[in-house]
Formats: sequence, C-alpha cells, structure tokens
Amino acid sequence: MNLGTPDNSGAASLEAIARDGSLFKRMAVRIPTYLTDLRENPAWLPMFVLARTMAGRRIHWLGAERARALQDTAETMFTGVDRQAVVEALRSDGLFPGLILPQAIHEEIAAFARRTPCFGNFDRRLEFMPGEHAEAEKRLGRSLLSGHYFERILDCSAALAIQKDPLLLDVARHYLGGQAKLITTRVWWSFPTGKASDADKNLASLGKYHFDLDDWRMLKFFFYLMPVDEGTGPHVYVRGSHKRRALKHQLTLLVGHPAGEVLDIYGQQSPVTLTGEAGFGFVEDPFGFHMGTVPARTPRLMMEIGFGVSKPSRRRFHGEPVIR
Ligand SMILES: O=C(O)CCC(=O)C(=O)O
Repeated sequence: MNLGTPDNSGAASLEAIARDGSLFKRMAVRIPTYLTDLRENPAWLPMFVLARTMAGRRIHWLGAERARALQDTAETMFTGVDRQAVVEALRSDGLFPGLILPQAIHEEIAAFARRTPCFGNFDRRLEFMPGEHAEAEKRLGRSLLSGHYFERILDCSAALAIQKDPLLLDVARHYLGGQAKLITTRVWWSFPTGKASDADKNLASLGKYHFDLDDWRMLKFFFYLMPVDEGTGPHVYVRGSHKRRALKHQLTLLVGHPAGEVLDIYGQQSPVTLTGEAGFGFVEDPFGFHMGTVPARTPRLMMEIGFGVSKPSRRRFHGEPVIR
C-alpha cells in the first residue's frame, strides 16, 4: 500500500483544494437559481438530491401512471411519425432524431425571432436585436453567448402550434407516464463569440456534457429553426447514457463532467452530433448526457418544448435562471 510521502500528500491536498475551488465556481453560477427553486417549491430538494441516483429514479418511475388516450383529436403537424417508434427509440437510445417541422412553421418562428429583441446571457438587462449582435457586444461591453426570448415567444402563433401539437404530449405520456405535463417552452439563439466566460457557457449548457435535473423524469423536444452544421454549434447526445449511470456520476453534486470521462464510461462511439436543415427536430431523455456546442461560425436558433411530471415553475417555463 502506498501511503504517499508528506510532499505527495501536500500536492494531493492542493489538488483537492483546486478541484473543490473549481467545483464551487461551477456550482456558484447556479446557486441563486437553486435557492429560488427551493423557496418556490420545497419538493424540489428531494428531487434534486435523489433524482441523480438510479435507485431514487427507479422508485419514482414505479409511480408512473398508464398513459390515457388524448382528449384532443386535433391533427398533428408531424405526419408519418409513429408514436410507438419514437417511444421505443427513447427507451433504448434516449434519443429519436426524426421530427420535421412544416416549412411555414419554422419560417414563421425564425421571422419572429429576427424582428424581436432577445435577452443576452439570460439577463433581462442585456436586451438587443439578434441581427445587431456584434454592435450589442460593443455597446454592452461584454460577450453575448446566448439570446433568449423568455415569455415573448408566446406571442408567436407558430411556436404555440408546436407547443400544443398532440403528438408531443402523446409521446410524453407514453414515455414518462400519464402524469406527463408541459414544463418548458423556449426559443433562443447561441452566437459565435470568442470571449465567452466559463460561467456564461455553464449557464447556457454549452461545451460540457451534463444531465438535466429539473424534474424526476423529463423529455425535451428540440427543433432547429435555421440550418445547423458543424460550425453552428450542434447539439450532441450520448446515446444510451439515460439508462445507466456510473456511481461517480450519481454521488456527485455536479451535473457537468469532462468529455473524456463521460465517453470512457458510456462509450467512445455513443455521442451523436445532431446537424440538420431548418425544421429538423429530435426528442431526448435529458437524464442522458448531452450538451450544446459553442457555434464556431454561424448563430444557431433553437426551440425546446419540455415535458416533466411535477408542477412546472413559471420562471423555468421559459428557461430563465436567477441572475445576480
Ligand atoms: O443548447 C443546447 O444544444 C443544449 C441545451 C441543453 O443542454 C439543455 O437544454 O439542457
């Protein structure tokens, strides 16, 4: 057994302090949001602690109700998509990458986004027109990695049409259980910017594999509203990582982990980089590791419709953290 020399253990404790320091920095940006979540809904705490463990999740899944048939008999815009095939792909891979929006729908949302001011880095004080990103960075004196619409997106009828599409709720009920409900609707830009801070990347969920812990069970539908290639910050999902979890990824406060560590455990061949034309959509179980990437060349415009099983938070509905 190697107990280590005094020098070695000194170095090890320095390393541990540095690690804790960086852990604290990574968590610090989210702490105001966590405290507000706790104040708004005390049931958030047991979820936040236990939903990262496989045992806690399995117990919660036991309470999943049978999916009821939808009351809403409206036509879906996703013609030709078989709900059962989507649910089976979600169960096996955590991902189904085969949804396509009608052209009129994605064009209407993109036009709305181009003419509507958005909020930079989730901060309502940093308002700018998306077409004036470079000028806004100069005017505001800081890099702007993301631009969110928050509740403004509810003024766009095409966005509401996707949110209310019966296929999405039907998939959610058959995957998450009969309690499934809408918990998020958000549209945002990710911008190429050389100087984004780690805190901004962390808040925007860009550049680091992580899993989501906003509810016990969740499903997220994502849609690209403009074409996304390798230079547009594509989303990446680690196939299969939603149904198994290394102990070190259960017994940790952090949801984000380095790529090397994630891929060593869940498989070098597992990441799927999702590129596609305007209108391309996919649905994922966000307990699986995933991330957005920072656009290298072209801004990305994306929509998310999320489902969960607990009471939704009004603030989180549009993806808004608490910024200090
Ligand atoms: O911007 C992206 O592609 C990632 C979004 C994300 O990670 C999330 O919503 O949890």
